[in-house]
Amino acid sequence: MSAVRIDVVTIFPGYLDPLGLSLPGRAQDNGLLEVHVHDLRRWTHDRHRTVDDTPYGGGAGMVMRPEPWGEALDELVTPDTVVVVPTPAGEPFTQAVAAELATASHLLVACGRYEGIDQRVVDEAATRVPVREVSLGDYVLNGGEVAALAVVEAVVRLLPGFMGNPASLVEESHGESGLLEHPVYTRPPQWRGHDVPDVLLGGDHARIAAWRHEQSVRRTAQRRPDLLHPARALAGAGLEGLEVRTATQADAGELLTLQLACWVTEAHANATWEIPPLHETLADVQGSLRTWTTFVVRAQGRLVGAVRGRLAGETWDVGRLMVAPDLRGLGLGRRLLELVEDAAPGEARTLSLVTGAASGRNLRMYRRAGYRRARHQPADPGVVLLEKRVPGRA
Ligand code: JD8
Repeated sequence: MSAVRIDVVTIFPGYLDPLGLSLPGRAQDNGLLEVHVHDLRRWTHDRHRTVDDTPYGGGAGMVMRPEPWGEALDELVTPDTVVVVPTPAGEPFTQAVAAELATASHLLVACGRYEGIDQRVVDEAATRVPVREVSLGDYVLNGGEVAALAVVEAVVRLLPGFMGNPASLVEESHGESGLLEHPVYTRPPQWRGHDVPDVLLGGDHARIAAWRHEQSVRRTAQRRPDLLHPARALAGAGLEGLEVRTATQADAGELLTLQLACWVTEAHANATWEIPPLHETLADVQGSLRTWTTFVVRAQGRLVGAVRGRLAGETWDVGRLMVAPDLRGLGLGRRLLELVEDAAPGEARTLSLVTGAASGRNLRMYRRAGYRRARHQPADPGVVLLEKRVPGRA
């Protein structure tokens, strides 16, 4: 197993001292890893060992000069080097990027300071070897050293033969499952009035695995729905994992698109194209946004559901309950119904909605939600008027 070499170049070498402490320390002892930290000023030649200069085009702060970096890279870069440059303008540094970098035999991490490194350093290096400009996250640090510590630790722990128990790499957050980690517990079974979940004390490994998976999905849906396919995000958590808000005119285009998509399936179900939603225009949708209270639900920015309500006398009319066709069967429709019902104003006594007479799935959902056929039905036999008392209002 060939050793991996990591060179880190910085004007604050002491910042990288922690590399000698944690994980990499042992890897270096058993020859799996070589880490070398270099002071960039070694490649300056003036009395003040200058590494920065004023920015072309003006502006605040200073920029790191290209010459010292050029000389440092000339000395340290070899044909199998991957140059890693932490920068807030970089691609997100993720477990996937760490795994890619862990396949390289030589990494050179260039830590910038000031306003950053003259861009020609990266452009010139990229003519010789792969260069990855990576960002640790959407916040601003004062330099690349903190990111370098994170990159080195995240990469080194993936090196073959390094982790005491490689299996643990599989279960962890951002690992293969793409889910966040489940909660973990150890002795004592009670602590400050808090108990360890019973399932973990029962020894039933199948039930424990199921509980842990369910916890991971729930956590991920609530904290990182972006990591989940919308379907799982919907399945994993209530609406709290999604963006829910009242619609604005800016949503009109997507609402029309979702409406047409939803009612095409209704047209199939009811064997008729004579369904009003199918014949509406953008202007109709824009108009309805001025007269109805409309809610939209987004998963990762994508409009996945909507519903609307408006008061007519003591009746809260519910309508246009829409779930993206590819996300049906995950309970979003029921949550949208709860959402619009909860929005019924105080004077509403009855909830009412119209649906396709042949829309089996919808009819079953409304029935489960307590809706029943109204005494007086519309003239059109293709639709059904359903009603329900507003809970808790006589
Ligand atoms: C490298 C110089 C400071 C950045 C002016 C503040 C990474 N996630 C991250 N946030 N910040 C960095 C980072 C910041 C750096 C350098 C990385 C080199 N600075 C600059 C631009 C605004 N100052 C980072 N990875």
